[in-house]
Amino acid sequence: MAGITRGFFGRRGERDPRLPPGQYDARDQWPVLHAEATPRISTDTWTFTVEGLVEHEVSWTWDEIHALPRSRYDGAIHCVTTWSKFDMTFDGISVDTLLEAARPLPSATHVMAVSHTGYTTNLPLADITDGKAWVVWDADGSPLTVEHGGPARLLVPHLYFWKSAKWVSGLRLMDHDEPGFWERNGYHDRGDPWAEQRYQGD
Ligand SMILES: Nc1nc2c(c(=O)[nH]1)N[C@H]1C(S)=C(S)[C@@H](COP(=O)(O)O)O[C@H]1N2
Ligand SMILES: [Mo]
Repeated sequence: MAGITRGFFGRRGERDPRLPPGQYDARDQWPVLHAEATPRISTDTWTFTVEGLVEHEVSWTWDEIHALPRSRYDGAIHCVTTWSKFDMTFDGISVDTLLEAARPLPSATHVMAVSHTGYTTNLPLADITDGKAWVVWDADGSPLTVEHGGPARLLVPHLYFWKSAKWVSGLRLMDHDEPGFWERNGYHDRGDPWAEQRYQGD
């Protein structure tokens, strides 16, 4: 009885309210997870493109994207394999800034995030607008390492981390939802960690 009580309510069982259900705090660990071989992408040839259902298809080079106003995310990330990390700092640019330039058409409802490697992940447009998503190149004050998606990755921290495409190359605006890489392999189309949307059907 005492053991059960301690597990749920005891000093050591106090659950961090920032931790979504089924997640644990990875503390100083930052696991590396990806399906494909780690690519080497030079910032000399790197581009980021917003295309599909937009008024203007726009591409930025590394220098061009760095000339846009910066934006920072301070907070947590949550991987579907159950680790979460708190107090991360990412620097880059808000996806809002990129979409302002491309101007999504009214028919655009979803996006496919695409990586230089061919990795894809789908998102409702509403999940990457209004300050909820970034293209980032610094993590905790240092350039993103290639293992963590450098030179730049997408960051959508309110959804499971598989939505944060590493080595991101662009966004394709669509008028329908369509599964990306992990979504075709059984992961949920949206991936809200607070609703534990881990797998298709959750
Ligand atoms: N290009 C690419 N991006 C990806 C993945 C991948 O397989 N390929 N995996 C996703 C998953 S499942 C997670 S948890 C995070 C892992 O990011 P990290 O290695 O920086 O922790 O990247 C996401 N972005
Ligand atoms: Mo993940």
